[in-house]
Amino acid sequence: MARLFRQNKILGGLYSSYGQEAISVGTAFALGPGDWIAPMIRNIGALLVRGFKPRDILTQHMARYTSPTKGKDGTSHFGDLKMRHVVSPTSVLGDLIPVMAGIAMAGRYLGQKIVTMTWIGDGGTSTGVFHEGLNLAAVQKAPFVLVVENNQWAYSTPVERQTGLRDLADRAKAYGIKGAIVDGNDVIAVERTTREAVAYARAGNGPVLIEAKTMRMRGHAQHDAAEYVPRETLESWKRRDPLDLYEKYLGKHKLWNPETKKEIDQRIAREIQEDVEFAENSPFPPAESAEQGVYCEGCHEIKAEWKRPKEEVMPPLSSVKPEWPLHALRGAARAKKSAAQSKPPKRSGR
Ligand SMILES: Cc1ncc(C[n+]2csc(CCOP(=O)(O)OP(=O)(O)O)c2C)c(N)n1
Ligand SMILES: [Mg+2]
Repeated sequence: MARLFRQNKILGGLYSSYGQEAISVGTAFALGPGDWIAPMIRNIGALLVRGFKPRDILTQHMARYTSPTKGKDGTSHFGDLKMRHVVSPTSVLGDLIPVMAGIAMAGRYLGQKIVTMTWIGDGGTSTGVFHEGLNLAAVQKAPFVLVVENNQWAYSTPVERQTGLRDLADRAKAYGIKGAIVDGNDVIAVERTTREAVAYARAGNGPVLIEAKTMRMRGHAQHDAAEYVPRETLESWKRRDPLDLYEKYLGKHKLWNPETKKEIDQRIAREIQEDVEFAENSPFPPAESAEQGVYCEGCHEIKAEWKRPKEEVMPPLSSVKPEWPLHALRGAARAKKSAAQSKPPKRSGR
């Protein structure tokens, strides 16, 4: 894709997930088919796990009429609400957090037993909506998993200029939710940690924040040479490349041999070559399509998928007690009693 970008065949930005592949793939693998994801720009791996093909990603980046958005949008700004349960990303960092918390709450309301997931960068954890969204998810005990990809950089800002925290997983403590730290370059560890988090969230214990520690191995996007990143740092992380680590793991556990590796590499190269050709030979959208699909005129139906009797969420079954005692607050009952007895405060005369 970098080569296609240099050939001016990719429209808009190109954001590399090089060095972060284990996070997208490991986390997405831990979900069930009914679960929901909202990938960000560096989560192409999650799209592939969810069943999108390289041709979807290529045609989309090349704005061709055959792309999931029919050439109307670029990068990974596409989704599939019906089959794959993939919410299209927006560029606004953090905004997918309340959206996914909301989908988790809606799924629980409808009795679907789903878990939702989205990803955010180290920089994105400093947005207001990150905190608002996570607090909402926490207090509602939403079955939601948030993956923080700490790749140490937000554009040219290093993480220590972004926050006073050493571990971004500590952001979870502020909301009383579970936090976990994982080596983001170890796909097996990422998958295992996420599987535990997903089970915990699905069981009704509330959201989990997973911090995956990694390194952004390229610039922010193709235009950025990232000269502000020390070369030695990149070299030391290169020795922990997630694909190399996984290949070593497969070899060590005799899960493949050089022959299987060769077959897999050749199949991938062939599939990608075919899809690049497909994308390059696809037309751009016709001009008149610009005015189509701008407004929904009955093009799709939004319908709730109930998985439990509606009566369960209606009175009298749904009724809520009019009084909520504060169990967690020591002496709350005593305080309440004395408050009831105390006289109203004196008006301060001016
Ligand atoms: C709310 C908001 N502020 C700023 C931007 C511009 N912007 C896009 S990506 C980015 C850096 C993000 O860094 P990080 O969250 O660490 O993710 P990374 O690029 O490292 O994956 C910025 C500032 C934006 N898209 N949204
Ligand atoms: Mg970052």
